[in-house]
Amino acid sequence: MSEKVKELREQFGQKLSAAADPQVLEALRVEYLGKKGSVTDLLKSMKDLSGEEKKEFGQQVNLLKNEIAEAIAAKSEQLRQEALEREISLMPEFDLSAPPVLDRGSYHPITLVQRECENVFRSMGFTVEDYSEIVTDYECFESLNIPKHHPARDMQDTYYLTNGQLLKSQTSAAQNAIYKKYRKALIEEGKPIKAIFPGRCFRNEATDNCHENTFFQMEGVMVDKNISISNLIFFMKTMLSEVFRKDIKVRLRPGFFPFVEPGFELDISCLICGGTGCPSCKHSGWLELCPCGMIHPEVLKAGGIDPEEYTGFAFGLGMTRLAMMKYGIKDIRDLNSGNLKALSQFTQDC
Ligand code: FA5
Repeated sequence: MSEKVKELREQFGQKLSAAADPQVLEALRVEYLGKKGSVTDLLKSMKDLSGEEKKEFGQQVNLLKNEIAEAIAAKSEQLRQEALEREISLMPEFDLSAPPVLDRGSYHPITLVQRECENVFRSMGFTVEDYSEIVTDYECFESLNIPKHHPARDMQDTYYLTNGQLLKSQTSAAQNAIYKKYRKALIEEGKPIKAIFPGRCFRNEATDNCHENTFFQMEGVMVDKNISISNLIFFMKTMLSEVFRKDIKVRLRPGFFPFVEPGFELDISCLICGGTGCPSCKHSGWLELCPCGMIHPEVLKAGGIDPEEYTGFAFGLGMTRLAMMKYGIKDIRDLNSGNLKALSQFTQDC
């Protein structure tokens, strides 16, 4: 019997060395460890052995089973690393001082980052929503637990139209509509609300290296039964590691937003200066990137969702700042400048 184990081990070793992609590896796992796999067959064949033989043979087969499972896991990680390295080696290096490539159109760096974020969240089951740039006071503030004359409004002065509507100062302005759109499916069919909504925001503020009066955010919400801060942290970490494809130093600190409780500020270590301090991070070494928190019960109520039964998290990713960090752009104002010399460095075929 032990001959069979030996034979199988050798045969598996040869096939494993030849496996060059995850699909082949998965097929190999099923072939050996699946319900009808060779190792499982060996275990089944033990029933015909005597007590002592059974014990010895069982140990050998279990050892083989563990070896195969470990070898497949290690090979899977190796293939993942190799694929990542291949992808990184194909990424273009950006040099802002290089001559412009003006003979063909290019995607704006924010479009590139936005698409990347959308793909990451789509792969985790989020829908991507669009929302208007002109919103009502109710959408932008009141439905978010920010009544008239609340001091939190001072942080987000924006541009008002003569009819009382305004240019949205935050993508959170779409939250109420999203809850109302999906509440029925949540309540009647038990489908969690998982949505992201990227969009342009406007604020009447003085500009500097990391502040613009027109910039992009990407809001995300998830609502279901038993959603907790751990879910929030998981999604934030996944998004950052997928977008940057390297370890990023992150810090989470308490932050106040009337529409979340508790609320956090998620900062990343400035990638322009490596955290030592520069004008891009206002010399702090950290950049505020993605405030987030657990959705306030009043906000869920305004969206027609019972906060006694459902909880959720929300985040507001600063996409323009993310593009700065990802592409090493020192001054946020370059992004809206229309300066083709700078922007065409990010050229990708349209
Ligand atoms: C908000 O706008 C909240 N709506 C975010 C939020 C959503 C909190 C959901 C909790 C739950 P804040 O004003 O901090 O928060 O802006 C969010 C991010 O947008 C900032 O961290 C920053 O990355 C970016 N941002 C804000 N103002 C500017 C600006 N003037 N220029 C460029 N980016 C900005």
